Amino acid sequence: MKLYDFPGVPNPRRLNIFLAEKGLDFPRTHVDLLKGEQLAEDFRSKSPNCDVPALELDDGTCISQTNAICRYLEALHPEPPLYGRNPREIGLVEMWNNICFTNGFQAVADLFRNGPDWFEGRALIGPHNYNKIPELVERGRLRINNFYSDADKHLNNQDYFVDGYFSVADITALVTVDFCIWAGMPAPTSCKSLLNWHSRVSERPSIRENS
Ligand SMILES: N[C@@H](CCC(=O)N[C@@H](CS)C(=O)NCC(=O)O)C(=O)O
Repeated sequence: MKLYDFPGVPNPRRLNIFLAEKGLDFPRTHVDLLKGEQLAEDFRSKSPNCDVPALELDDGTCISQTNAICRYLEALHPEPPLYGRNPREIGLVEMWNNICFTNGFQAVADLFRNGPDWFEGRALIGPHNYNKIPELVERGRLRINNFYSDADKHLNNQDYFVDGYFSVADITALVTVDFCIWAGMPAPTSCKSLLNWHSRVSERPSIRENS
């Protein structure tokens, strides 16, 4: 298998943390996003949404989208389980992973990609070009603050997004919080439970190796 990767950016980081938790590693090819290599014809045939990460299987099949790759690898290498250990946890992990991605990750992506630092015409990832909507920067800020306070409340009496169990939902949330820090929006000191969770989870070897 071969991994199409680009170091230092959030979605490949989600996958790399997952791989480290599973003790998996694959040969890597870097797709240089700064040079626009994700939009080249040869890569587009492997990753139809022109994004990384993507995993090429030995039979040539390509799977892109972080969650899809993680689910494939979880099916192939169930130990340690990161998508839940029983039906209840499987449901809860999927739920919190979705909430963190939709309310947190997509909010900071909106803030970043519609702001002045990103290329004109590339406000959304993918094969089509879309102009920025400057209003989404402010909405992104509001959504991040709400994500922080909701996550803080949720973590008030529990160690992880799914209580007692480190899962992909924690990986998505951790990468989201770090993306927000990078974008200039760290969590406020009033979010004590969220900040405690963040410090604790950041100590995991999988996350230290991929910081
Ligand atoms: N929904 C995709 C998003 C992947 C994604 O956004 N990847 C970014 C790097 S973090 C990318 O490839 N960007 C290409 C671009 O900016 O055109 C996933 O979950 O993997």
